[in-house]
Amino acid sequence: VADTIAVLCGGLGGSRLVHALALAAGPDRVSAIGNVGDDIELLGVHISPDLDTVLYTLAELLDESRGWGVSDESFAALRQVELLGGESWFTLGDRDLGLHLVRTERLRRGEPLSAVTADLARALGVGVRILPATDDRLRTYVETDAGELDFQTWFVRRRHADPVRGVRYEGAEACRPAQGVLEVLLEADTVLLAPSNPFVSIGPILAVPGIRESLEARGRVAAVSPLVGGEAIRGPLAGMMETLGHEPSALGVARLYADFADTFVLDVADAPLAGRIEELGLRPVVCETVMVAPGTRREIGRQVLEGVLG
Ligand code: FO1
Repeated sequence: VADTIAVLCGGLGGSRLVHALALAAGPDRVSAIGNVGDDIELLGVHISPDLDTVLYTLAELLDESRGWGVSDESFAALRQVELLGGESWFTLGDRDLGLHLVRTERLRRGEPLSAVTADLARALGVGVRILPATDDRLRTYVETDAGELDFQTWFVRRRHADPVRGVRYEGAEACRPAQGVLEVLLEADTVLLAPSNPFVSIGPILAVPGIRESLEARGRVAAVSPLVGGEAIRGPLAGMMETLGHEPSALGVARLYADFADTFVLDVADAPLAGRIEELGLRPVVCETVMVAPGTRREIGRQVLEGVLG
């Protein structure tokens, strides 16, 4: 019987791992549980940036240079919004907007985000099962010296320039895992935490009551380091580790997950940290993890699976 893999993931880094595993193991063996803490309602539409990055990456439509949105995009609608004095700081492309219109209409009719996401995946020819962590409202807020900011205001509007003093997952206590999430976490042979930001991508998923507990109750939970040589491939994680009081390295990330993970995948560049990671009670797996170029993903997916399932 083939192994099945569940991946907890955020946007870009997470979607690359999910893509790598789908290429290496086959999409029908992979489920992705995605972050909705950075969802935002703007211009009347519901945007789920992380779920969309996963969808677009797997459909091989992602604009890889921006790291979000679709390639071959145009921005006529956004130019009109700007001209008319609407909110235009969040760069919504025309094709991307089409997806948001379809999603928003269905959410307004009362359908759950998980059902809408499953249909969007099917329509885009994506074989991986993509589940939002929750169908309920969960929003990430970031504490900064300028006050508490909603995630996209901090990340996009203010270009994540404000140092992060704390993170809060609004509404998390009242959220339930989306239909299918706990089953996937119970039944998957292995659960992987993607190389995503532990505070604003993985954190909101673990904050949904029942998800963290189900990881603690099972074995075979592995995490892939989002820091390589102390730096994130993209994004503000290294600085956040420091301002939140953690060592900005793969070792620092391993400490965040040590109480419920049993395996930690770190990049070959960080091989010297393997001994320290072992001291935390985690089995270190050292392999290539940088999946920026789509052509590298199948082989990296194979190496991660071999190391983790090993
Ligand atoms: N990120 C940006 O840095 N600037 C943008 O204008 C922007 C627009 C955008 C539109 C749709 C979408 O799905 C994602 C978008 N992102 C943008 C990325 C988004 O902010 C993600 O939440 C972050 O990259 C964190 O994962």
